[in-house]
Amino acid sequence: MTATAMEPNGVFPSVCSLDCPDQCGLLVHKENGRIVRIEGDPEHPVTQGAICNKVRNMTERIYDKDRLQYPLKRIGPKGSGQFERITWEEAIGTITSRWKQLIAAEGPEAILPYSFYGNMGRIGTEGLGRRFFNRMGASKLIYSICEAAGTEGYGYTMGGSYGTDPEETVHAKLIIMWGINAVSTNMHQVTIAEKARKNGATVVVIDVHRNRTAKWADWFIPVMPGTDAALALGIMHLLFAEQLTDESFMEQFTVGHEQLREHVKSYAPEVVSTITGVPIEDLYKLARMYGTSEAAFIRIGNGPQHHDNGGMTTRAIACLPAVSGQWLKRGGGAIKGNGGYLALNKPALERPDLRAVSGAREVNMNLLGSALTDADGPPISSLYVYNSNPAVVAPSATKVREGLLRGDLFTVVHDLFLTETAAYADIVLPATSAFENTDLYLSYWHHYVHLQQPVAAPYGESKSNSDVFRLLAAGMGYEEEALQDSDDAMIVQALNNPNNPNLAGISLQSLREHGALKADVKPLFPGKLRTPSGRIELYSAAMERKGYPPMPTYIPLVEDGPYPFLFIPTANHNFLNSTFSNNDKHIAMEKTPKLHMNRADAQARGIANGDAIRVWNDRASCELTAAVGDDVLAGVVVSQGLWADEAGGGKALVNALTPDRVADMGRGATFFSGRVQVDKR
Ligand SMILES: Nc1nc2c(c(=O)[nH]1)N[C@H]1C(S)=C(S)[C@@H](COP(=O)(O)OP(=O)(O)OC[C@H]3O[C@@H](n4cnc5c(=O)[nH]c(N)nc54)[C@H](O)[C@@H]3O)O[C@H]1N2
Ligand SMILES: Nc1nc2c(c(=O)[nH]1)N[C@H]1C(S)=C(S)[C@@H](COP(=O)(O)OP(=O)(O)OC[C@H]3O[C@@H](n4cnc5c(=O)[nH]c(N)nc54)[C@H](O)[C@@H]3O)O[C@H]1N2
Ligand code: SF4
Ligand SMILES: [Mo]
Repeated sequence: MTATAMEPNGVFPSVCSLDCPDQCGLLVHKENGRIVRIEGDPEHPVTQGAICNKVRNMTERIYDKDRLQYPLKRIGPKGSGQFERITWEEAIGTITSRWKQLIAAEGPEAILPYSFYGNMGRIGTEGLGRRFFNRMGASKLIYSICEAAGTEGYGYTMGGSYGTDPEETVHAKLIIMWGINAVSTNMHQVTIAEKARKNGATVVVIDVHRNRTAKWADWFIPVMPGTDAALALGIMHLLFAEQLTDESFMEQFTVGHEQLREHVKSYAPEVVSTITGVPIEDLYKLARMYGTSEAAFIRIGNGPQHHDNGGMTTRAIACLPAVSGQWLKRGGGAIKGNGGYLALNKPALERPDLRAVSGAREVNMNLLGSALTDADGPPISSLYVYNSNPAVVAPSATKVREGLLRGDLFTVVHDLFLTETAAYADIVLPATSAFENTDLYLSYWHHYVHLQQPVAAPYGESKSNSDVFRLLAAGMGYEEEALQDSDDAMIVQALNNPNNPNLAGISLQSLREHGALKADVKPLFPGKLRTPSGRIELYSAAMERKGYPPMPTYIPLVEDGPYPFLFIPTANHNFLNSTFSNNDKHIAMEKTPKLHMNRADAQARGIANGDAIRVWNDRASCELTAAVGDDVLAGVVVSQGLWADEAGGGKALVNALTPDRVADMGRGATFFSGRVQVDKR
């Protein structure tokens, strides 16, 4: 523990650990050894002292009455939540002896780690945990639940997760929020857009829901879910038809613009309007706005990505700035994600070389339910969950829970709370909060790297992810030094990436001095991209080789059953995925789990605003409250938030309804491509 953590009183600089693009600078206030207030750090260059309501109320969560303090073992039936306190020694002993038996009997692939970014600290997520399970030879998790489809799709066009510096977007004159509820999920992009607006910028939102972001925009364009590729291609059609393209940009920096010019002829306004539900005159208006803008910026969110066609759709949207030469205009271009600029030395951090045998079984995290319940193939006999709550966040949740209920599955969950997933565990381990650890944080939106140094002592007997893996490694008898590396040592190893010159000026030492440092990111253009051709690939031979259409193409959603509504279960304002869904203050701010539906659809079913309704398909049924109006198109219903089992009436497990089909690319999730029926209860 550093000196600061021991200091009982004072104000300590910190960084938000949550899976949110903004990665805000924080100031943590302590009195008598307890965190009493969390506010924004006004010195942070991007976030400038403003933070969201969720984190302003986070002290409530840190000292919540239900926060775990001790290891637990299960004493009741799985899922019943009956546990008793045990020591760390017993916990580690039970886990490692069970794993040794399993490895001897079934081999190490019988054990599956399941984790995501509940805490974005890169050492706690990608350090010792990955090393430990590599050394063990465990099954490999594919980290595909968030933005995998779009990342692959954007990559075919742009060569990786590289976009505009968000600080530059204050100079944009047209800002398109495309399938991102930024007011709730990327608030500083909104703050920057507000400044741009004062300088004359127009804000357009393309979404399936008139949400907070749509209400804030100058122009909201509602689209039918899963049709954005057609919309993007329709705009390109008009840009070419009306000579609003930038021929010299395309000549210099792209491949395939001649083929694209021909290809988009089939996306005429009449065709695109029918597919997307966007009126023909609005297609013209949007294309002209985009093609004549002094600098147009597109922020691409999860909306287009969490669909069957999410990869291709994101690729198609990513072609727009190339066609009209926006990348050379200050503030123009696009951001899908900017993680590529801050790439760490992944092999040094994760140590795949510790795996004795390559080619272990891969398990797509979106298919956890099937992986746990499938009779085919060797079973998964043990699951180790950390930084994630799959019983609530993973698709087809009923199947996930059926798997977690298996009497022969040995489950360990490491978390701050007895989550829905932990309720099914055999052993539960208490986790420290991010404020109690050292870790390295990299935004996937802005270009800053942050060091978190502990500002509080561990709560109760809780331990960090790294500390638990050090204990597990010792308990398993693994003697590799890399499994006992300190957090500081791993930060040094991770930052030392010879393939990423952007990080050259950033070291553990300089982060200790400055807290946050901006990576040395050069503008993308003029320059060479990491695509095979080094240019923006409007035509992608790499895609063709993999069996995709080489040109951006609209591919309709997969048929999902005979139900009348497309169901879009998105994030909400006051939770972060399922985090905060169990904290009274955040539940009170969010009130009840609602389903937004169109007035005509509601009337046809005798449903009025505020009615209790049942939302169902052949996967499951949920109970929500109707929010009737004009916020969604007919045939679309939208819910917000991943509600805890106990919150909001207890029947709002929306992921019970979502498909566990895999998207076209990245083995991504298809949360938004399911269909449902809705009845009055
Ligand atoms: N408050 C809050 N902030 C968060 C999170 C949270 O849960 N709560 N989660 C964090 C995480 S992990 C992530 S990945 C990001 C995600 O942040 P966002 O990218 O904003 O993702 P979502 O809120 O899931 O959905 C984005 C929008 O897409 C719309 N949409 C759905 N389908 C379509 C479609 O086919 N076309 C179009 N154009 N729009 C569509 C939805 O209505 C929604 O408004 O936010 C992060 N920040
Ligand atoms: N229907 C629907 N489902 C979705 C989405 C959606 O939009 N709609 N969004 C998807 C997306 S984009 C994402 S990213 C996933 C996110 O899914 P998850 O990554 O599972 O996110 P959370 O629900 O926030 O759960 C994180 C858990 O990690 C725990 N945690 C926090 N810090 C630590 C720590 O330091 N150590 C340990 N061991 N645990 C810690 C928290 O207490 C919490 O229980 O959900 C996906 N699920
Ligand atoms: S959740 Fe996002 S907006 Fe809120 S404090 Fe954290 S990084 Fe900032
Ligand atoms: Mo995410």
